[in-house]
Amino acid sequence: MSLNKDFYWGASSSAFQIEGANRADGKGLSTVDVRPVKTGIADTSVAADFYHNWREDISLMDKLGINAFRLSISWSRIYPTGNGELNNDGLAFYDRVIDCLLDHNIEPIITINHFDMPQALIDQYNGWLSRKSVEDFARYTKTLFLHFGDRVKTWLTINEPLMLMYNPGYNGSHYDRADETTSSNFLILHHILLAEKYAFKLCHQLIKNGKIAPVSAFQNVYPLSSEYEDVSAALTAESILSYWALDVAVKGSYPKTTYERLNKLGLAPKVSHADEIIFQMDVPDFIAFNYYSSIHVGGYHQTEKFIPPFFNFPLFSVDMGEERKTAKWSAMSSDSNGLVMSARKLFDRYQIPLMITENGFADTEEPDDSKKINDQERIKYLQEHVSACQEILGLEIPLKGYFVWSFLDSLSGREGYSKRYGLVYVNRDDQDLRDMKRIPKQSFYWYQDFIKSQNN
Ligand code: BGP
Repeated sequence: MSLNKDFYWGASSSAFQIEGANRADGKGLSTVDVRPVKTGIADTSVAADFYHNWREDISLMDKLGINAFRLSISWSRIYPTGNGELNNDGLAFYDRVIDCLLDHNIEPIITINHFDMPQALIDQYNGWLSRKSVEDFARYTKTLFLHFGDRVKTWLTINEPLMLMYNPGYNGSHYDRADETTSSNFLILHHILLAEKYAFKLCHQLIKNGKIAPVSAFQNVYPLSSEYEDVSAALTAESILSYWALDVAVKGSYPKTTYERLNKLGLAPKVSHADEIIFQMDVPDFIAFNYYSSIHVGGYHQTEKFIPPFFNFPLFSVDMGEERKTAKWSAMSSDSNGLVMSARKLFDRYQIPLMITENGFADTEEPDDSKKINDQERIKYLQEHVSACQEILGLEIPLKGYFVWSFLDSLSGREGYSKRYGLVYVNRDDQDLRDMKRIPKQSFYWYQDFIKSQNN
């Protein structure tokens, strides 16, 4: 089945995971530049060195045949202290990248903020924990829209607010609170959701034909069993992990019963009358979501179940699957049916178009003797998930695009270069920069052929 010609077959990235050059040309440091990383794991100083290789990398994108590339802008390249002087060199870097993408007929889809808040805002007022962040984010967003809005028409606000609220390395909060859910986590998220509303409004005001969306790490949840406790916990899990933020973005309020339950536990943020008015401002034009795999959730009686950090809620526990406990962490289980279910749930609930902005498979591969990277498992995973896209479109759900995470082997949030997602191998590891050469993997050639087949 061939898809609509307007469909985006793309690939994804984020600034701190590919750019490197974390102090170049006036850039201020951000949370991800200063966070403690595990011993032996690469940091953001070089990453995939996109900052110096962008021209060559965009030529490879052209060769691949993608018609859209998702990238994020580093807030602290534009405003090194988050809210002080503008850094024109930062704007100039993204001008060069965006113009080059457009010259190759690759549409830039830009995430305004992907996990990297300027560290200066943490130092000034604890970042997202303070309401002042809302105003500073709006000012930064306005600068981007005024500067790039003539060329960039599709925008994404803040990547995965739920992940951001939990991960101290991203939101800049203190490490000793890392595995405890507190009202601070939900306050961070509340401010992010207020900030997003300004971004929706500014996009509609300032960009002709501009379209904007929130980006959810949508969790498709299966109950561990058909027992009441497990089914109820699964419902709660989905309500918090997947609908809490999107309900505000699209419907203007938190999911009611879940709000009341979290409120009783002292976790829900207070929603003032002023907040209610802001929540009723503009709505997004579509929903972007990142999907890797589904999760199993059980009630608290399932105490033997694995509880990963960042999902340590008081109301339910999460089982990510047997292999997570025994095999390497990076081996994600594939559940392409879960992608179809996610799209059905999202479209039925919100009835606006969807875009899959991340989907991919992590491994630890290295080139073989003939310098080939034969990543058959990734190919299988991608095949299954692009078939799921076709199934979603067959259900008449307006899906606008599919983006592989990621174009290049990029810095994994927690695992550095010991975990590779790219269609293109980058010749470095955590310790040794080698020559940083790019080698298209077999999955690159598979995606190239697939995209060609869709264009015929
Ligand atoms: C998503 C993030 C990406 C990317 C991906 C893989 O949550 O939006 O930035 O990192 O997950 O995650 P990780 O690199 O931690 O395996």
